[in-house]
Amino acid sequence: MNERTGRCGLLNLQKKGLVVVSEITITKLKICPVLVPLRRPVVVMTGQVTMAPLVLIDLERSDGSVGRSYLFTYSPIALKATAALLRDLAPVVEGTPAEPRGLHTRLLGQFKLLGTEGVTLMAIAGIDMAAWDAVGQSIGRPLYQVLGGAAKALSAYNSNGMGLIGPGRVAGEARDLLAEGGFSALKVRLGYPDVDTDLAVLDEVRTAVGEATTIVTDYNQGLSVAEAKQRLTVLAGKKLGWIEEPIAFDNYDGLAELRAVSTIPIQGGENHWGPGDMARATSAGALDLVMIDAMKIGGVTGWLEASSLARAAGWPVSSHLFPEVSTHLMCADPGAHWLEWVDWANPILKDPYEVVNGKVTPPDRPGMGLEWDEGKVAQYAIG
Ligand code: SMN
Ligand code: MG
Repeated sequence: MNERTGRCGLLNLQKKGLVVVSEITITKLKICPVLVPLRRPVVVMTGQVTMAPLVLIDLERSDGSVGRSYLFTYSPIALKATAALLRDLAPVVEGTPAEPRGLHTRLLGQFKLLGTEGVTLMAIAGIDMAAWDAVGQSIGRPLYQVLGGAAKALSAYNSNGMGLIGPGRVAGEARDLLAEGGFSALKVRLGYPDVDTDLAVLDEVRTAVGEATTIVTDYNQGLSVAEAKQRLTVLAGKKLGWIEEPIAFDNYDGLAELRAVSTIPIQGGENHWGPGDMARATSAGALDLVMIDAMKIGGVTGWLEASSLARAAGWPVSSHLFPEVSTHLMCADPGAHWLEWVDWANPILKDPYEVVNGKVTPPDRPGMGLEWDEGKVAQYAIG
């Protein structure tokens, strides 16, 4: 502590009142869009993912630390626009305090008139995640510790495939998916033209993987309430971990209606844009289980706010995509349920996260420990 200035480490605790002034600022925001090939393209009821369009973010701070994160834009069509928005945001955040909570609030304020759903919230989330990562980098601690959590081996299911590839092909892929990382759980996308094909696919997968494997299913918002009621009734005997997004994610009353008649837990949440959508879902009693998408919810800050609401509703919290940041968040989440495992960013990471016996443990590295494989980034960069 400096007697004259009253400064203590990185903070200036001002004598009058409880004002804490952060001295660390963002010095540079670097943005790099890449289009990464996928080992197994995923076709679902309402769309498809054939490549991984990622926006890589480096947030440099005045203390020399660099926070990193990435966004996933689903379609290459949205890749350049997301990167352009972030590049235009760079001069807005450069020179401003780097502390994540305040930064998040200021960024939400920046888009008050335009709105904070879609690409604007994705951009905020990317900066937010990088800002939290930088805190871990600067103090040399993993992100889960920054968040008050402890390292855990999280149960994961393999989501690297099992799109709508059809009967006759699902058995082989299901076995491959389990073998890849010693998994005991996998996701089967449903929504074939008729419910009999849904059933045939599930029976084929069950025969291939055995009774002990957890099978979760996903309709990707493709059914009407009436169709969903019909299919859920037919699937009732099928020992499923959950049925995800049977109908539009924001038809909260419709979901509550389905939940009332379904014996299989209703899962959803990957399309919640910010904690407000989580609040609407919990008020309607729309779900049994919730899965949070670290990007669409608004980054680490958005997750923390949303997961508190889920906890109050008694909903176990799983993750959606973004396994790296989600691993840390789940290690700090008292309601942590299943981690969704996808390896889509692995080709551009120097040290990808690993799955051991179907479980993911956060690496003992500062922040999220993300470093780009610069050679691969150059190879897949799209401008
Ligand atoms: C999903 C995610 C990303 C692309 C296609 C499908 C799916 C899931 O909703 O939950 O994994
Ligand atoms: Mg889903």
